[in-house]
Order: sequence, then structure tokens, then C-alpha cells
Amino acid sequence: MTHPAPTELLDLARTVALTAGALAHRRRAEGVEIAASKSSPEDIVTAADREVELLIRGLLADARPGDGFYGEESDATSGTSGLTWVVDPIDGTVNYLYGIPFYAVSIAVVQGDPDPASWNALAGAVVNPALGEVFTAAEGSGAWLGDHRLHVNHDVPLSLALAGTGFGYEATRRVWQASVVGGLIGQVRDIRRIGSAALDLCSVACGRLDLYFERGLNPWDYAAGALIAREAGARVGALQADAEGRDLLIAAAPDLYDQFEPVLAALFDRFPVAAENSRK
Ligand code: LIP
Repeated sequence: MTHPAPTELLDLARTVALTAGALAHRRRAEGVEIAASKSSPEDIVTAADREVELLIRGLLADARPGDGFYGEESDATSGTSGLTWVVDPIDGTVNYLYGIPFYAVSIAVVQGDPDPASWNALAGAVVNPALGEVFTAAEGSGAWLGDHRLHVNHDVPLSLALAGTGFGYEATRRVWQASVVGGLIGQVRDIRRIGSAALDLCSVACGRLDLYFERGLNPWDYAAGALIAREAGARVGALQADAEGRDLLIAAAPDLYDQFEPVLAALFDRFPVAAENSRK
């Protein structure tokens, strides 16, 4: 099934993400309302998360009625075109709640089933409305911050790598993740916890981070950011040749990835993954 060029799909992703970002920013200024909690009391959804996803869904359905939709806050629908939009309306929801200016609208379009193990990402846009930053990538056309082309940091020894990571919404997992970070922190320059996987991946793409890794992410958290990091020259994956996924996502320049992989594998052996009692 033919589809528009990735750059054409990117134009739509960027336009919709900017419109959605403006709404999220406005609602932020008006005051944030928690609508519910999901997998744990810490895992909140705000009224704005839902409103922004509804806006995105409507704009994409108007522009491309045959496409599927796979978003964080509403039921997935499959399409007839072979393309699916993978959407996180506000990635970094806790930052959004606290007014920390690191949250983002993340929109990607993939070919094939909305499954990271098999999909082919064609275009992605990540908009941070609080900082007015627009990260974009189309398959084969590079990664950009506005009209500035992005490249990952190369030739960084692990001992001098600034590493980003994150913690889940379930306490047992956070304790396990902190043990791994405790084992790693003496082997890298320092650790950053930005609070949005989409912005962490864009930070690797633009060289604000040398390396990012996290366990427990959902496809909508990283669909666009992973394409942007890849198009900036990063390797994105898990351990060995595994594709990135819920179990683990790593992103770094290939040479740093090769240094980091055995270190992380050794930390996973030292700190076996704790049994978790939450769904997420
Ligand atoms: C967040 C991720 C972040 C992770 C948080 C959460 P959300 O997504 O972007 O990397 O550490 O636990 O999953 O819930 O804000 O869409």
C-alpha cells in the first residue's frame, strides 16, 4: 500500500503537535487538574492529557481518515491505510503537573502494526511548548531542532558520559532502578532525570545527553523520540540485538552504546529485576 513521503507525513505531525502544544501550554497556565490515577497513585492523568489527545485524534482523523491511532489516553483503532499514529499527548505528565518546563507532545507515524518490534517509523515530532522547541525527523531525512540539523555526541568514553534515565510509577521498580543507577553512577560523568522519555531521546539527538536508558516505557513514550535519535546518528535498542521495548530502551552513539551494554548487563546480573506488583 503506497503512502505519502515521510517528509509530507512529518509536515502533518509537526502542525498537529504545535497546535496540541499550544493547548497544553494554555491549560498549564490556567491550572492543572488531575482527572484520575492509572496503574498506581503516582501514575496520574490530567484533564489536559485527555483534552489534548482528543484534539490530536480529531485533527489526524480529518487529515487522514484511513489511518490507525494508538494513543496513551484513549482506545486504539486500526486503519485501512497501513499507517498508524502513535501519540503521547503530554509526555512528562508529572513535570506538567508541577510546572517543570520539560513536558512534550509526541506524535509519530509508523508503517505496519503499532508494535515497536515490527513497525517502521516514518516521521516523528516532539514539541516542548514551554521552551518553544520543535524536534522533528523523517525517515532518511535527518533529525532537526527547528531548522538546525542534529548529530549525537561521538567519541565519548563511558567514564565521561552524561547519562539520562527515568523511574517508573511503581515503587518496587523505582527501588530496583535506583540500585542500577547506584551501580552505574561511579562509572559515568553524571546522571540526569529529565522526566520525559521523548525529551530524553531528543536530548541524545541534540547532544544534551550522551546516553539514555530506561526500563518500563510504553511505545507512545518513545515512538517519535527514537526516530529522532536514530536520524541524529544514535543506535537505539536494548541488550544484545534486541529491539527497544517495554523491558528496556537504550540510546547512544554506536561507540558509546558498545561500551555501555556490557556494563548495564553486569548491573542487571548484580541487581536482578525485582518482581513488581503493578500492571505497568
Ligand atoms: C513518563 C516517561 C518517563 C518515565 C515516567 C513516565 P508519561 O511518561 O516519559 O520517561 O520515567 O515514569 O512513564 O507517564 O509522563 O507519559
